[in-house]
Amino acid sequence: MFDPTQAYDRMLLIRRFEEAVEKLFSEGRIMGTAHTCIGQEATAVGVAAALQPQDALTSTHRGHGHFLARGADPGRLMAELFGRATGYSRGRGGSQMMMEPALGFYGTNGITGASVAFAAGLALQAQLAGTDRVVVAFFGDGASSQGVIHESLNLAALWKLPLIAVCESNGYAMSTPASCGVSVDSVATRAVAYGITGATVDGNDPRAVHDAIAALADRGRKGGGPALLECRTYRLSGHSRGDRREYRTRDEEQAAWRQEPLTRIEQALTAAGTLDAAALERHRAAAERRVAEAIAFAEASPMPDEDTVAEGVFA
Ligand SMILES: Cc1ncc(C[n+]2csc(CCOP(=O)(O)OP(=O)(O)O)c2C)c(N)n1
Ligand SMILES: [Mg+2]
Repeated sequence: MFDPTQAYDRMLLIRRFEEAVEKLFSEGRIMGTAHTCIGQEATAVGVAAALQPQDALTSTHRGHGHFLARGADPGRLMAELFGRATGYSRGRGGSQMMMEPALGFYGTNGITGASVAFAAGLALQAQLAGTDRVVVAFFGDGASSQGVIHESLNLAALWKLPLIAVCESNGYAMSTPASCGVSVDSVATRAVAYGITGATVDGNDPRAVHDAIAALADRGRKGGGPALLECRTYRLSGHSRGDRREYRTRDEEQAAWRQEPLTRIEQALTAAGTLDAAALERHRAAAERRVAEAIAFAEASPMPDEDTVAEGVFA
């Protein structure tokens, strides 16, 4: 069952977390690189809300929201961005290499499109082991034209793997608009090429995303094979630090801000009489507190011990 208040809290946590990341990154306090998902929170939250604990996810270079939606501890996530020993990858991976198998979260990933290959492998394992696990792979509209996704979806279709490939159509691949880099209006139409189900939903509506994933996951668990779900959203943030967003107009951004998911769910919750203005303020303050605590935890955490530098190196 979709719980809108719970979805709101998760979206709020992701938004405040990502706003903090943008600030900390610009101040040079975050190690390595980082890509934020401001504007895309509803997709992450809608997907995670529809999954079961035994299910698995693979993520992208823009994965903090996916991880938080799946239940990551904001303190450990922030500690990873700070390169601290208490982080999910013990401070070695940073934004693009963090995972937690205990949460079924098989990693953010800096290789565009690789999330779908990883997920196909996990889905094959789930099928061979006879479990009822479903695997979701997030990927971007830019990534959608990568060969690895074509190969992975072809095999997944052939072997009827329990895989749901979720395309976050946020309009851009770095500075390239989807209209210049993707041959079709909707990535979901590419499902036809694999003989699998393809659908498009409003990625700024967590309930719509939830309902679509719930139905596809149910089908996947029953041996119905893979599916491709396109969630249409917008990357309100820049691609990464230093992006002056010269490839799009401020008018376009203003129009996107009018559709942004957090305001929309706040309006829906007030219209339904679930939360009034005072309650919204309490929820916002709670999210801000959690993010402040996460930063404090990261800052108070030790750097990895020099003696452990070779741990986890396999080559
Ligand atoms: C294999 C590979 N090619 C290129 C890159 C460089 N790169 C990093 S992010 C990105 C754009 C990805 O766009 P999209 O898939 O739409 O995801 P978004 O950034 O919009 O979330 C590219 C080309 C990479 N990391 N890996
Ligand atoms: Mg994109």
